[in-house]
Amino acid sequence: MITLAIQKKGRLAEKSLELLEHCGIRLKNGSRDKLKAASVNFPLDLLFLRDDDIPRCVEDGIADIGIVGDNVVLETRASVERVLPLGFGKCRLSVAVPKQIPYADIRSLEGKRIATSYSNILRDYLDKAGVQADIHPISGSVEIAPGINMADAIFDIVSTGSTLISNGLKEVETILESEAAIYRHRDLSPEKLAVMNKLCFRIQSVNTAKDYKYILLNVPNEKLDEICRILPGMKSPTIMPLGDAGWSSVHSVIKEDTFWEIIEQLKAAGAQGLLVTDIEKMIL
Ligand code: PRT
Ligand code: ZN
Repeated sequence: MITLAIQKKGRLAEKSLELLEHCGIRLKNGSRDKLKAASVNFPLDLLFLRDDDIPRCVEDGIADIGIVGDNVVLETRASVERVLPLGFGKCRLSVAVPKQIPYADIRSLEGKRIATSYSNILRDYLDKAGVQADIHPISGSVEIAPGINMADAIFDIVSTGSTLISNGLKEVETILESEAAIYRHRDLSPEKLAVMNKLCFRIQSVNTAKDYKYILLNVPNEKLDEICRILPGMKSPTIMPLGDAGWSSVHSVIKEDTFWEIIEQLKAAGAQGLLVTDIEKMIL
């Protein structure tokens, strides 16, 4: 049995629960309002916490593993081990300054006041760069600090960048790329490690499947060789005869990022009736 800490409310909360659901893990009926929930079909207990508390809980062993952003783990300086990046909650931690202020490089921050909720990460970075600045820790609405003359610059989470733009700021320095990941307690028993690995195997199957599409197409037999050369499937494609003499049905798996390019080539080579579907799980 292992205990997994996830965010109770916020940007990572729904995605974390959704991921568990896709891994086939069912929870005892809707116990979201409480602090804890148990699974009915997997040796897992869930703890719902504020994300800032997750790294420390995992470090102390109150939870065995946790789903939390890299940014929060680094800021809390908890001694935990990163096990598996999850591909959601992606963002970066950047320095931004008012857009009319000239900025050359990190030394432009010398002697400046920088507002942030990530003082530790910023201090480590500035120390390494040999830059002395005045860090103002604030817990929220960091982006308004330059506008009210509380700071000359900010250091904050950026995702699309629209919050910066609407506050008249420009992003000048990216210090950290972050995403949600599974972190674990440093000293887990072999039994707990086995359960964690089982969970990570399921997560990887779900996440790998998201990168691929399953594709079916009808191909005149004389074009089969050409079509099979275009398809970069995991193995060679499955080919089955159609009721119509002279035609075959071809099944394959293609990567999402090359998808449109390949579809165009297949059409040009004479494929017809293309069907594309999502893949739910994929084990490589
Ligand atoms: O209550 P609790 O403490 O648990 O939650 P929280 O309010 O501290 O965190 P929450 O739910 O806002 O974010 C949780 C985690 O999501 C963060 O620690 C990051 O790892 C990750 N994440 C991903 C983000 C964003 N994207 C993001 N865009 N966290 C915050 N933001 C903020 C950002 O600060 C900015 O002000 O969203 C705003 C909009 O960003 P733009 O650039 O898209 O405009
Ligand atoms: Zn938080």
